[in-house]
Amino acid sequence: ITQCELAPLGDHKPGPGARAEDAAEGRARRREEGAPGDPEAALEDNLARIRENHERALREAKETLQKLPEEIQRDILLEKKKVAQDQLRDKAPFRGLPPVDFVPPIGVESREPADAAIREKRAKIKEMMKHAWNNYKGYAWGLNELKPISKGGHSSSLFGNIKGATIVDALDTLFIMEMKHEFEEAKSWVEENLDFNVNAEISVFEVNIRFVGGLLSAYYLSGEEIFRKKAVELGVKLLPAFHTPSGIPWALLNMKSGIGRNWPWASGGSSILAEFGTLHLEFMHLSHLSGNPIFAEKVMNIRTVLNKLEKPQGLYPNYLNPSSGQWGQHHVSVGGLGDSFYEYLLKAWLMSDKTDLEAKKMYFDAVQAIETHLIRKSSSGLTYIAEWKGGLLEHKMGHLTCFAGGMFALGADAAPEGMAQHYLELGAEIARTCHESYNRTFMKLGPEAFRFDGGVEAIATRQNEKYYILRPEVMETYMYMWRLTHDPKYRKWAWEAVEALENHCRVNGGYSGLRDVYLLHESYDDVQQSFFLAETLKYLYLIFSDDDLLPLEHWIFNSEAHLLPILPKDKKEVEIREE
Ligand code: DMJ
Repeated sequence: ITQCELAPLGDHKPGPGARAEDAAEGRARRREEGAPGDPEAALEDNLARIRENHERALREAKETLQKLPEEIQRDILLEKKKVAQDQLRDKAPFRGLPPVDFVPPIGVESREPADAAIREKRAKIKEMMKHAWNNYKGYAWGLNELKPISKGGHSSSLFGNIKGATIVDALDTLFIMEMKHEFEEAKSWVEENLDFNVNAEISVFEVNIRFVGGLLSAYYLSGEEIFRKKAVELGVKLLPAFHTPSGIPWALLNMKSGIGRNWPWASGGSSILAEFGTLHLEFMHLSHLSGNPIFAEKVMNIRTVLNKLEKPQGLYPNYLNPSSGQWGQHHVSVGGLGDSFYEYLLKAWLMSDKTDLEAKKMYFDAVQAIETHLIRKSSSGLTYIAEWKGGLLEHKMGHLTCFAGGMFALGADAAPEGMAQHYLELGAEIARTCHESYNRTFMKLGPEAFRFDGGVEAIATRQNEKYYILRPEVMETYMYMWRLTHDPKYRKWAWEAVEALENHCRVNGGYSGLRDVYLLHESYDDVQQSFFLAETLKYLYLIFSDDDLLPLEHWIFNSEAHLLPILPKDKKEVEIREE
């Protein structure tokens, strides 16, 4: 680490274990997402887990030994009683859903593009969706995801034993692509099979963005009551995650017992900024559609906690301890662990019909600090967003971080006086850098992370960062840049990605992620991620559609590209019909 990599420091130097911990957290997240990992790292990871579990068991045993049997019994009873009381309190206000008047959605009827070449491209993307969907239906129907090579179901621990992630994630894409028959099939499956009464631990964040978001979006597009009912039912099930001393939710929740905990790799038992910071949009809509303020109260409390805390250099660390309500390790990222927190600040303001001024201020303050401390230019002039480790910069940008180009551009209009053009250009620069990260590979698809050090620019140098798991973030940024500038290069770049997906990820049994985008031959990871249908294909389809399909003035995309309408300021509450 050189002197110039030292950003203005507080006292926050990374602890001695910082690098190992980063590696562990990275591995854990990749494993959760089903990405390929190297066996050595997995072994090391396993050993670390065993050691950690062992130490925890010893600690707990020691504490228990110091207690009398009746004290232990009392503790267990108290804990059980508390969870039961909290659950009762959260469920109490739900005596069935009030009837509501469905507001017909704006901009969902799509016209065929006038230009024949664009029409053809759009039709091709719809064909890709059909290929992904039909194979999922044929080989993995009702399971979470498809294994396109081995032609079976893939299950990720992120959803516990909730089933049908691909079905719920794909609903709105099927709707906007006018795949009516498939949408009806998916709806029937939801009606008959989608079940949240499962005794398993789920990721609150993932279940929220994919399932709650997918169901809300399907409701707002189609008006089918079943989706509203299921979304609210699931929302209620997630409420016990907020039963922590600070109200900052746990990352993991057992849906049956209502007991939560955090990822074992997260700094000192912390919750993760990108996880608890990515509930706001869906929870505001849950309150709107149920007529019950409890969901909104939970997420507004997160904001209250955040606003009371001192921010190192104005930045938001990725870790926050839900018991103490204090920051954990001072690591900051606009990629994994931080990303969608910033996205949801901007979108909370937009979704409130620009009335949530607190969210707007938090967004622009955060972006300003990010620009000062994290955004850098490479020697050949590529703008990138580095990671901040307690004041030290790691000159690495994740594929996940590429969403930020679209975010900067989307927020540009509202920027402080004289800054609108600057943020639009910043969005364009990030789009260019991410395009370079695709263009510098053999497969023309971007790696999981790319670096700007050791003489390289926008290239992955570590083996475990060379994979591509059908992620959407670069297409997301192209979509916003296209809508906001109409510069034809974004359609050109999007089409390059379509060709690359067809050449390298398409297989007989669907679409697969790749283990190494620099290799001359495909090495498949054998997973068709549900976000490929929810996001990647949806953003591509929109790039080749006219702007009046899902106009940005009326719709907000959640972090999984699910659609939430802007809540008009003159009508804050849901229209509840008198029975
Ligand atoms: C998606 O589930 C969401 O976009 C999330 O916010 C980040 N990771 C994946 C896609 O890469």
